[in-house]
Amino acid sequence: MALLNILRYPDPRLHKVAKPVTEFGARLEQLVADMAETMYDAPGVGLAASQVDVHERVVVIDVSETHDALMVFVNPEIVWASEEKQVYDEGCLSVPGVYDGVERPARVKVRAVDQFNKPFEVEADGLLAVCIQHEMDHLMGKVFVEYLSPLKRNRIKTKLLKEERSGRRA
Ligand code: K1U
Ligand code: ZN
Repeated sequence: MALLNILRYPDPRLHKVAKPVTEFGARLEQLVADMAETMYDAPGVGLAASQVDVHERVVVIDVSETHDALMVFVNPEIVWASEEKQVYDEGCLSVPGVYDGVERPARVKVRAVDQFNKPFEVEADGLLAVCIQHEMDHLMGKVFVEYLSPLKRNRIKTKLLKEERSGRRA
């Protein structure tokens, strides 16, 4: 297994749209294993392949406190979202040190396959619902700061570019 490099905002590669996975096998299984290791090491509760510069529809999530409930979503689709919304203070491994409120549907139903091409559906609420939507945005090339005001977004961009230039990491 290997730790992968996580792209940092405002890296333009974070805005690429991921393509559906069409080939299942050892390469995909290795990518999923490496993404899981990278997410646990960060530490985080989710990671999209776009964040490690692989532009394919693959997401790993583990919102358990015990880090033993890995969920793998390949080619995920949201098939239902509740009218009810919730605001959650989101973070992102590609935007270190920044947390801010984002409003999203409170519950979603997702259809996906796992890394072995086995189909499943999950209905999610709470942090899992937030995390699924946040990671699926990454696959569409969208970073959560794009929900914030232009003023906040520019401040975040300036701060992270400054840190990058000085070699500092949050
Ligand atoms: O997409 C990512 O960068 C992962 C992100 C997922 C996420 C968390 C919270 C709300 C929305 C999306 C993170 O994991 S940020 C780090 C984090 O939340 C965390 C870190 C350590 C322990 C628990 C949570
Ligand atoms: Zn993120």
